[in-house]
Amino acid sequence: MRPWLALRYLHIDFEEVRIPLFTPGYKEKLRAYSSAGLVPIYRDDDITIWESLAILEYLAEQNPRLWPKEPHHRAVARAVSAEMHAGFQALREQLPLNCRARRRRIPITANVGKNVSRIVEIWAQCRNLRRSEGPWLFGEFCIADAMYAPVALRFATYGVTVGSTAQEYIDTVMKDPYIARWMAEAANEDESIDAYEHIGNTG
Ligand SMILES: N[C@@H](CCC(=O)N[C@@H](CS)C(=O)NCC(=O)O)C(=O)O
Repeated sequence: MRPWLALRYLHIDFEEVRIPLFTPGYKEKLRAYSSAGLVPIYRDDDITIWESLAILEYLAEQNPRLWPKEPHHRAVARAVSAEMHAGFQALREQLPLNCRARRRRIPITANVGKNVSRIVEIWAQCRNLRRSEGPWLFGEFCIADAMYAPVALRFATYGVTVGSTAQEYIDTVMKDPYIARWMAEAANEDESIDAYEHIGNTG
């Protein structure tokens, strides 16, 4: 989703190859594109890039507006993007992305609680820098938003309660037309991942 969103924001045409995860033979199909065997994978002519943040950096080299203009804001945006890329393990494990699902409820363990508090703190810190210039983390959409949009979706799926600044950001993500398009495309898919589908599903 992260590179997909950035590509949409850049209005770059691309062909999407859909490989449903955890279905028979999916690893081999992924490995045919990249030996890492994980998504996302981006191909540009004969260049293949894996790892979402590396793909986003590659796009930013040709489209500098994917990072904030001011060097100081760029540095903060890079720091919070790296923090997302490398961390928040409890959140990843216990609140998997399930963007079709709503009203899922899970116990907020101590580690998930710490992750949520840190994310809310990051969002407030970023929003305070350029609040008047737009609703995204640094005013206009940037890579930090590509990194945190799926987190906002997780909060929406599992009904994570947050304060008004964080809720505003979740609302920005939920109202975004490209994210709406991603979710509409997801709604048309037949597959679901059993192990994730059961999480927080109280029927
Ligand atoms: N750090 C990597 C994580 C890649 C990753 O874990 N991708 C997951 C989906 S979000 C995947 O391909 N899972 C399939 C599998 O585990 O076999 C990135 O950000 O690109």
